Amino acid sequence: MSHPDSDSQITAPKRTIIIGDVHGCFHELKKLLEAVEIRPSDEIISVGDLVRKGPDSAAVLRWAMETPNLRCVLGNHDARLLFRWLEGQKPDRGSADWEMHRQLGDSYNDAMEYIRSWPLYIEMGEFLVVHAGLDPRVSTVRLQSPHDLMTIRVPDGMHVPWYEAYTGEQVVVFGHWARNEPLIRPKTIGLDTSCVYGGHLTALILPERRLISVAAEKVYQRKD
Ligand SMILES: [Mn+2]
Repeated sequence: MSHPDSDSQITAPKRTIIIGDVHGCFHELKKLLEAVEIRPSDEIISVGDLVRKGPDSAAVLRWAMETPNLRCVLGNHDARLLFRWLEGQKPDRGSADWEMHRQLGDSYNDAMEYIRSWPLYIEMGEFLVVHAGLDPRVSTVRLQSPHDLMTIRVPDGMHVPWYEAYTGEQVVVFGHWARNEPLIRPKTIGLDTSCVYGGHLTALILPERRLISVAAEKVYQRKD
């Protein structure tokens, strides 16, 4: 005899929720987690750039450290914060980084150690999560440069965005390149929908490949 609840637990596939660039938008992050009806059994993956630019990077980092089912890839902004800390530099007084440093207080070192543990990419079978993208001329993700993984848009010597030339097997899920709508192509899914610029915060739900977005409450930063 089986209880209906235990049946549904057996048959429901384990979900993975991949979240676009948060950039300190803690309010929108909470709204997005509500919108996807987050469950303890879900795995959450961040495409990186959890911090900087936005209003509440300290709260986002605290949430991240308290969320055991979360994995993050390293974004260029996370890395910049990490490298400054590794070099023993304090954030510039009065800057948003300085405010985050002040709010985190004694847990700032723990937060930086935590960011230090983030990988440059996460592979999940047919999906590959990176912050910015890949050089399409480099055969495997292991041979990509960290700089490209965190910052690439149009590769040096090419005239098209990396994803237009990408012909790899895996579906690459990425952030970094802020746009109005998610980028949906057969082998690439871009999730940075400009939340910190007053756009949306977007999640990709696997295995159903459904996208959910929540609107930003306001423009936190002007796009350059
Ligand atoms: Mn970025």
